[in-house]
Amino acid sequence: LQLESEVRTALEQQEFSLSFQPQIELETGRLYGFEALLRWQHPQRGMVPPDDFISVIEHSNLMLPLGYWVIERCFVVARRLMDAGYDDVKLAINLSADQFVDPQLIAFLQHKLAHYQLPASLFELELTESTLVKSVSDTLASMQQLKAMGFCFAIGDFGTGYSSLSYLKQMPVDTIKIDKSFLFGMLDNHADYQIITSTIAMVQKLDLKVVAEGVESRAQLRILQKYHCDFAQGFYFAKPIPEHELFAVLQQKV
Ligand code: G
Ligand code: G
Repeated sequence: LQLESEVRTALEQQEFSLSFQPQIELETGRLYGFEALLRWQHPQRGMVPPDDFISVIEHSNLMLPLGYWVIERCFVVARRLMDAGYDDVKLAINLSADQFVDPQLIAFLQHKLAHYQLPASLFELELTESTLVKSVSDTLASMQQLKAMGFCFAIGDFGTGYSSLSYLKQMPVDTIKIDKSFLFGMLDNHADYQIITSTIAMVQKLDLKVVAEGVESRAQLRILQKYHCDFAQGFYFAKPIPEHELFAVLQQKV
């Protein structure tokens, strides 16, 4: 409860920010896009990791305002990227389960796309397996509407939740993100290695794209390339970049 009131204050005091982690297309080495990751700089506690507060406030009525703040911030950044000539850089936005089935989500997105004059195809909405499990029929209905508007969908933390493979068949998903826990073990754990390489093969046979998260070494990258993983994200390429540094970093790279 204390955390809830602190989150309320934090929204008012603008203590939240976003960092953007690059996603690299492995075949070309080019920047494909960024995943937006929430950061909370607390005046006393310092940087509070999202896992520590999202799970708490997901059960309060604060997750929605925070989630809408995240979306709007991403739209502002997308607009700035387009204005700076980066017009095909994608942004992946994490959505909470409640936000995904919020009746106002679609109208909010429509309104903001028009306001910032952005194509929906720039955005990948990222859900986790637990979101999918919460309410399959509501989620499916939202996804179909958003898909018709042009948004793409990614499933994050793939393999760690409770979802069944049948969701991949039923839902209009574009991208699967292999959870970083599998990447961490892949070089010395046979099971992790097999899970990764066979997930890549399966995802591609379904004509979906696959992102490996948590790539930290050249050895991991080589294996991902050998198995034709589409995209990768991780400290080997770059840590999440604070929004205020994003354009300076982009300019260095080009
Ligand atoms: O940035 P970090 O690896 O600490 O993020 C941990 C988790 O927090 C991520 O895997 C993601 O699921 C979640 N997360 C990060 N940013 C957001 C956000 O903006 N909204 C939601 N709902 N979850 C987020
Ligand atoms: O599941 P999600 O995509 O939200 O996870 C992103 C989180 O993982 C971020 O908090 C980010 O800081 C962290 N992360 C991203 N890349 C790496 C990596 O290569 N190694 C480790 N240990 N964490 C990473």
